[in-house]
Amino acid sequence: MAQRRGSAGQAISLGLAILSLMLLHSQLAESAVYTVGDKNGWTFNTAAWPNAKGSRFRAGDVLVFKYNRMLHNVVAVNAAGYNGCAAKGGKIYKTGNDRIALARGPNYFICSIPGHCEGGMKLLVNAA
Ligand code: CU1
Repeated sequence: MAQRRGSAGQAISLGLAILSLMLLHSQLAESAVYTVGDKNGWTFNTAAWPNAKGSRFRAGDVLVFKYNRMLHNVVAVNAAGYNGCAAKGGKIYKTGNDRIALARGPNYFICSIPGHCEGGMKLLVNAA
């Protein structure tokens, strides 16, 4: 009796595991994950990186910002924040390994450490 219940429980667990793997796989198939700046990571002179990727970004794709969190951060800002290097009101990320899903249209990011955005540590990614 106990054994029968156990095997039914195992079958259900296995079924759930397979189902969640299938869901995970379909999500991966739909959205791509990009490491900002590739090997260089999120740093100065990252502005040209989106063009090097061929502008294939789609809403829901994930950008991974990798950087030394003692030196930098990532702030998701609007166009004015991007153009003026102003982080106020933006959402700040500072783990050093931040995953941010793209919204449709322009997505703006800057580093808010003084002088960094002005020095080119800013990123504009357009997602279709
Ligand atoms: Cu920075």
